[in-house]
This record gives sequence, C-alpha cells and structure tokens, in this order.
Amino acid sequence: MKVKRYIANDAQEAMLKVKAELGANAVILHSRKIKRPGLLSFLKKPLIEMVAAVEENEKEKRYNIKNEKSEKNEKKHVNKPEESYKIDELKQQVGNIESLLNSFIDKMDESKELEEPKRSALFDRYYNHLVESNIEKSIVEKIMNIARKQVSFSGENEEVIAKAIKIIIREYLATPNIINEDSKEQKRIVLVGPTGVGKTTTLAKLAAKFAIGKNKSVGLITADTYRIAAVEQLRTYSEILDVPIKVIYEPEEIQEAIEAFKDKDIILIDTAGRNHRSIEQLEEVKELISYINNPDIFLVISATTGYKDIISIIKSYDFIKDYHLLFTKLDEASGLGNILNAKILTNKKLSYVTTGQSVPDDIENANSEKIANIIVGESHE
Ligand SMILES: Nc1nc2c(ncn2[C@@H]2O[C@H](COP(=O)(O)OP(=O)(O)OP(=O)(O)O)[C@@H](O)[C@H]2O)c(=O)[nH]1
Ligand SMILES: [Mg+2]
Repeated sequence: MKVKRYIANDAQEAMLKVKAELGANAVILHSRKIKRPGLLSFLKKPLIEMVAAVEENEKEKRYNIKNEKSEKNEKKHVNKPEESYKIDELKQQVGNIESLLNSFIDKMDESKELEEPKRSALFDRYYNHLVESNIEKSIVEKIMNIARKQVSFSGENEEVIAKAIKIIIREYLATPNIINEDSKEQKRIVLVGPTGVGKTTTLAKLAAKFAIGKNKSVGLITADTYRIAAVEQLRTYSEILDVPIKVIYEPEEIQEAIEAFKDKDIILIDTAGRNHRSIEQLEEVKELISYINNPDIFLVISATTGYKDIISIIKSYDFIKDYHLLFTKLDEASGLGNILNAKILTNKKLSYVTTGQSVPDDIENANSEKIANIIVGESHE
C-alpha cells in the first residue's frame, strides 16, 4: 500500500492532488486543518492536510471490468466483417423486440396461461446463468418465459436471446430516480439501512458530489451517536469537504438541526446502522423520519447481501411509505441479481450505486441498461 501526505489550500485542491497522483482508487485515511506557517498566520484560512493511500497494482473495479467486457462483446459481434450479412437481419429482429417485450411484461402474470414454452440448451444455459447471478428462481422463470415467447417470433439465435433477456431485465429495473439538485425546494436526504452497508461513506460521496461537483450549499446531520467513531467519521468528511455538520442525540433534535440549515440547498442526514430484526431500533428510525418534512429517504443495501436477508430487510423497512433503493459494494458482489430481486420485491425506484471505498469517486447514478448488461453479459465469454 502506498501512503502519501498532501498539503493544499482547501479540500477540493487536496482531493485533486490525491486523485492526480494516486488515482481514482485512493482512499482518504485522514484529514485536518493546519495553521499556515509564519507570523499572522492565524489571520489566514488554514491549510488542509490530507493523508491518502492506494493499493499498489490494485485491479480495476469488477463493476467496470464486467461492463467493459460486455460492451466489448457487443462490439465484437457487430464488427466482425464475416457476419456483416447478418447485421440487417439482426437489427430488424432486435428492433422489434422492445415494443413486443413491453406488452409481454405487462401481461407477465398471465404468462403461466400461455402455451408451454419451448426449451433448448441455449435457454437452459441462460437460465442457469441468471440463477448464478443471484436472481431469484421464480423471477428467472418469468424472464425466460417472456424471452422464449419473444424468440419464437424472431427465431432462436444467441444474440437475439441475450438481447431479449437484457431488455426484459432493463424493463424490470425501470428508470432510476436520482436527486434533482437543482430543485428550488430544499432537499432533505436521509440514508437508512442495516449496519455496515456503507451509509456514512455514501453520504460523504453524495456530499462531495453536491458541494464540490455541483456547487450546492450542503449541511450534514448525523443521528449516529451510538459509536464515538461514527461521529468522528462524518466530522472528518465534513472538514475535508468544508461543509457544516450537526450532531443530534435524540430524534426530536432533528427539527432544530434542520432549522439551523434552512438556508442550505441540500441536507444530508446519516442514521445509525440498525439491526433490522430489532423492532425497538427501527422505532427510532421511524420517529426520526416523522420529524422531517418531505424527506427523500434512501434504503441502503449492500449488493453482497443474500436473498433471504434482502427480503427480511425490505420487510422491516416497510413502515416507510416512499423510499429509493441505493445499492453499495457492487465491486464486491458476486452477481448483481439482488438488485433486480429487491427492485421487484419493493417496486421502489433505484437511485445510486456505489462501487468502492473511495470518497468521492466510487458512486454513480444507477443505470438499468448497464446493470442488465452486466447480469447477462458474462455468458457470452
Ligand atoms: N468495497 C466497498 N466498500 C465500501 C463501499 N461503500 C462503503 N464501503 C466500506 O464499508 C465499510 C462500512 O462503511 P460505512 O460507511 O461506515 O457503513 P455504515 O453503513 O455507515 O456503517 P454503520 O454506521 O456502522 O451502520 C467501510 O469500510 C467502507 O469503506 C463500496 O461501495 N464498496
Ligand atoms: Mg455509519
């Protein structure tokens, strides 16, 4: 591991230096304000000291690797000159799929009544691949049923099948919904979810995105006072990003903290990781939310969570009427099928995904097409 110390005029400049030298995968270990040297230094703005580290020879993030591969695969098929005679035919077949599939998806629950779909080794391979990507079996069956019906219209061909499955998954995942940071109304964003999924890290990534990337005024509130380290963790980010932070010890104190941030464009609220099996702990989250006017709530789930736990997490948070799904740790997940499972179980919108520990870089807007490509892409290899 390579560790380096940087001194800069402000947090933004320090981060740029870290990124330029150590790359996007660097992790910030520590940051603090330090006095400038010389007489009258107390009159000047302090400097920022930042210590960052990066794994040497760290491999590219799995999420990106897979995506590039699947993109390459798509290009490979299209660019082969010997296959060019097929292109028009394929384009025509694929072009029709989208509208046909939409009508199939609408009728999906009736699909059992349709005639027995045809089976083949190719379909079986895709079936197994989707199950291995952690998509729940009953959902895989629905996807394959729709795909079989579709392909019986256009003729069996691996590329057409793969494309059909990608479109079905993409339609299920639907269009994600991210924060409109240009909204005239103040945004009050609350991250909730099980312990250790990456809520605080994600909150810092979002704060950087809005404060530095979009030049918005941001305020941080943490309700996580269970661990001393938790407050310190967010305070460190608040110093790095130069955004104010308020710590609350009782749920009702949130009102005062929000009032103090009434001039901010965006307030980001971190909550303590809650054991979703503890009703008492969840009551506190419920109480906290009840004091926030018009909140944007994000249920943060790690993409590495098993299906049974996903069901149990979703059930425990069903007291929240409206929330978004935010998936973390895509870089560590063995398959992205749980994103689809959770989307179908909750019917809530996807929002952001995170792909590593690095603040602020490892966050992206969820992209249904990209996720579908990753889920299906590998079976071409
Ligand atoms: N690999 C990977 N690690 C992540 C990601 N997001 C967060 N982490 C790591 O997960 C660990 C826990 O992150 P936190 O942000 O403290 O999680 P939390 O949900 O706030 O935890 P509690 O407050 O204890 O519930 C840290 O080591 C983070 O660096 C991600 O997208 N990928
Ligand atoms: Mg936390």
